[in-house]
Amino acid sequence: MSPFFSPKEIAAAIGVSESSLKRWVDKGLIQAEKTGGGHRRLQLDSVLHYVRDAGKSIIRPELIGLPEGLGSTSLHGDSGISEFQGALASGDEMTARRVVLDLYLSNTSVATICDTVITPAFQKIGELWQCGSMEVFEERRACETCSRVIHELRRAVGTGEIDGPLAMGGTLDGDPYTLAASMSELVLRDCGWRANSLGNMLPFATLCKALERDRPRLLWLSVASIRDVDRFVAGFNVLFDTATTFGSAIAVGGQALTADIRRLLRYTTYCDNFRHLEAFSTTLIPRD
Ligand code: B12
Repeated sequence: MSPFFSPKEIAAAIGVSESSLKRWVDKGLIQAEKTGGGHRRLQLDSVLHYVRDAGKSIIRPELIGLPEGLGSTSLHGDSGISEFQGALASGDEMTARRVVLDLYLSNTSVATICDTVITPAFQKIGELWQCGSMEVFEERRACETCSRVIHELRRAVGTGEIDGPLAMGGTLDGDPYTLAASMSELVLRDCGWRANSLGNMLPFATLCKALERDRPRLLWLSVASIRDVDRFVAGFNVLFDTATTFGSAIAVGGQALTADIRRLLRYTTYCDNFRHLEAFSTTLIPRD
């Protein structure tokens, strides 16, 4: 959950007077709650949405727990991407968090950040590991660092629309790859969904129960590793039948879903990347 701050703390971080900030709150530009004693409390995600939409800067990010140097990432060309890759490779968490948050605050969608910055960084890490230029511990540390970056983005994006359509998802039994599934949750929240990750290594049977109990509009699955193709295909197609019964669409993606395996599966949509999910999920949201 995104943390709360007082108007004084947020005003100091943005570099405006407390009275200006309270005025923005009173005009409804930033959402705030009131405590029992009548004091305003501002949730970080709504402040960041305002900063993002209004093109404001955060001059003292450390005051509200954001990475130092926010606003200093070069957003021209590929320099942000290489800065992020370097930060992941060396375990420099502060820089990795700062680059991604700067992109988000400059109005880049979460899907675009995941596809054009985070995924290529891991492709590079995979190549470096394969040719022996990166130690296993460095690759694992990159995954840990990335999980914290995703956590940072989650605080910025917030929990999604309270009345948005429900989505759930994760990875299947025997699949240890966690990052793409966590990113899917964030992408959907950024698109207005009430998306909740169910975590990783989920047996098909428990997913069928979740569909029956919560009836989400969308189930996302990331498939990066399959132990036994026949069992996978059988379990997956039962899951699809269950989803159809309860009116849930299934969006899948992941490196293990080769064209040959996809031919054997039933699902609603296959996504090569997160921008496909962004586009597909938008078509499912009811129009006013
Ligand atoms: C990190 C990593 C791991 C970590 C994962 C940890 C974690 N917490 O997730 C661990 C340590 C588990 C691991 C293990 C192994 N790994 Co590994 N791993 C990687 C690495 C570096 C990054 C994978 C990743 O998460 N990328 C980030 C995600 C976001 O990218 P992505 O999966 O490509 O997703 C894109 C699309 O597929 C799509 N997508 C994916 N899922 C979904 C879901 C939805 C809903 C949507 C919409 C889209 C979508 O969106 C993304 C596009 O932007 C890759 C390198 C690479 N090129 O990918 C190697 C890589 C996949 N691993 C590899 C290997 C060989 C292994 C091991 C066999 C190593 C070993 N000897 O033990 C084991 C196998 C484990 C297993 N049981 O399968 C090879 C696979 C080669 C092959 N094709 O067979 C790779 C390619 C490295 C390499 N260059 O050789 N690995």
